[in-house]
Amino acid sequence: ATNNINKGMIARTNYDPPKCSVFSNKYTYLKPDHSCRFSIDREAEKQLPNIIKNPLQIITGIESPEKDFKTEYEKKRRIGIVFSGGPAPGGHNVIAGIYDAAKQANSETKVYGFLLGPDGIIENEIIELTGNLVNKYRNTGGFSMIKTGRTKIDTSEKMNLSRETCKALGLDALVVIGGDDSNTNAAFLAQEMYDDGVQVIGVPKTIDGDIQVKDDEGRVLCAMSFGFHTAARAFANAVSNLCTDSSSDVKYWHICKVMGRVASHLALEVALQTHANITLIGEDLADYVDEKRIEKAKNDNTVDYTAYGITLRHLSRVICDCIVRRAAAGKNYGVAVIPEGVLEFINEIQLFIIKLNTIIAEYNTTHDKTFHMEFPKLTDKLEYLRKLAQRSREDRSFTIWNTRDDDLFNDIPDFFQKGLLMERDSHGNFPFSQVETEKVIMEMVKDYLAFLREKGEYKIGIKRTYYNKTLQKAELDPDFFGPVLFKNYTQGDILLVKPSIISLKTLNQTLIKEGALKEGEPIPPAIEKIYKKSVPDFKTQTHFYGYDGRGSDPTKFDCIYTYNLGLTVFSLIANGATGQMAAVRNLEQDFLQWEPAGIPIAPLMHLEERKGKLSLVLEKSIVNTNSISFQIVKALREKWLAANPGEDNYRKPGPIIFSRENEESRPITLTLNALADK
Ligand code: FBP
Repeated sequence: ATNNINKGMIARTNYDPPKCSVFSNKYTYLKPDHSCRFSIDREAEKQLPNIIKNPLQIITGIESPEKDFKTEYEKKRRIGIVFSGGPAPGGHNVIAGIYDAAKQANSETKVYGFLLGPDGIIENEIIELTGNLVNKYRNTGGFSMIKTGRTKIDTSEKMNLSRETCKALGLDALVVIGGDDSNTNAAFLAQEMYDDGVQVIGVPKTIDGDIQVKDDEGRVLCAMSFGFHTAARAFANAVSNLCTDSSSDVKYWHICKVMGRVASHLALEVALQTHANITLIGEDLADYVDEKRIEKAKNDNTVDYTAYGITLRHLSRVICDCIVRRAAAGKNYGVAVIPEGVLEFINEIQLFIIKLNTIIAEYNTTHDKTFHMEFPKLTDKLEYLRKLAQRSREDRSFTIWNTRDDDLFNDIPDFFQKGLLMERDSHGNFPFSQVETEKVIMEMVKDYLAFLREKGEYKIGIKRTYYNKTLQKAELDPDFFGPVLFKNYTQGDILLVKPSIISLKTLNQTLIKEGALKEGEPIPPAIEKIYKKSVPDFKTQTHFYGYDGRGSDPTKFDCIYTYNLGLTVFSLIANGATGQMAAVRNLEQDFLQWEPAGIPIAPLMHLEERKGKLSLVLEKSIVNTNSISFQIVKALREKWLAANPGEDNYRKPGPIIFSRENEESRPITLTLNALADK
């Protein structure tokens, strides 16, 4: 077994990803595409004046350029690379691509890695990347070569220190491999170091898949950040195994929380790959409109704001409905996928998050202290909130936390209160991965199911059973399958039990009342068995698919994509670009159609609420509910729920296998596939 693992790893590290055709040229130059336009935010124009006018640059090959071009292209450089944010499979290959291209242009060029993320830049912690080191990590997962971190370079002090580091190292270029927040950092660094001549290039990384770029006309410039393909495949494989498990022992609902801090792209892809019975898509829930309440409000001549957007309670009812319907078809098991960031799309919770962000940020600035250090215990935090509620009672103009908020907040379980008050990261993001979202939702589901069971509405459907006169021998009707049917009782030799019978005791009393049993006579074992089968026992197993997928070894798609991103980065550097993000266009098409490019970062930025203030950040791309991929999931939802006695419709995507061609090595995800059909 050890040998096999070694062989597999050797095949991986020795793998030479193919290069996009443009890189078969010794030199590349940048061809601006001015037809590609973006609506520019005024604040971005103001804060990033030197890079806001950057165009989209198409990487183009050139075999024999002019002498000056050659000299510039081949000059000896010093390039620094930093990983920023959570790991994503393929990061090492971005480094390998940059390293190979840089060394090919000039073997004396030096490539450095900043250690532990942006802190490495601030504190000037580096290592020189050598051929041996890079080779060791080719095509492997994680960011272990130089590690990563989440620090944001957001103060003038941190910015100055970063600038000092770049100067001290004599860097020509800094490469930031990160998500939306890290590319935001890259844009500000590019602006800040513009006059120093330090070029800053970003690379779109994140398993969340929420860096997707289109121009104003909807042309796709970056279909997907790297790492998404691998994480989605890893999660899909694990979830698909649970589909097999649950339909085998038919006793559990597997509840799978799937990463994606805000956007539900990963959950959507898992749904497409596995056909799990229930998949929630946050963006879809946010679009929910309660028509009945709107109608009622109209009749009452008022506006009901709460009719827009789903509530937690309503969401739990939707899930219950699915569970009850499957149970009625005899299936008291299944698989549900819940996106990590679902709470972001539940209005009532989102409101809490925004309010608490503001309160925490305000406390930090007005008291010059850190809210979380000041109030380490939940009880202290709650006490502080209570004081704010009191203040709103005395001062009507103080509205940030009123008594209603306080009451609602006190109504939610402790662990959820603690979750909502958790410390934000340095970018001001809410730590969704640390909140037990699935627990919050499933607690409500369990409560409501218990209520439905009492009402006799949550019953397991079984096949109609005929009994002989002694009620000992049963025979199944192969054609009928339904909620424990049972209308009036003994008709000839057919036993029918009413749904309202919810305990063996009432069953016994009914049988006596109907004359099937004599007083004191016990329920015959055959009847007892079938009755017990029909009383649901709702059992769940919860799972979190996140960190494991982030640490997966990359799929071939991600190996090839990231290596070419690395080559693209060097091409941008060699051509003097700054404030651009490396990208590969046409990812949804055949590899031969892939087109490396540089996307201007500044025009993609907009104002967003962070730490209670509006900040200029790269816009996250969330699931578009009009997209083909979502529409497919929506159209097939009922089929995948399989609330009928027939077979489930699970799909088995299989594991990530690197050493041979397989289903997984298809260079597209199903989400991208749908994009290609557009
Ligand atoms: P990035 O945006 O930095 O790529 O990170 C994404 C992510 O994996 C989210 O899906 C998740 O919510 C978060 O990181 C977890 O962060 P942490 O490592 O701080 O727990």
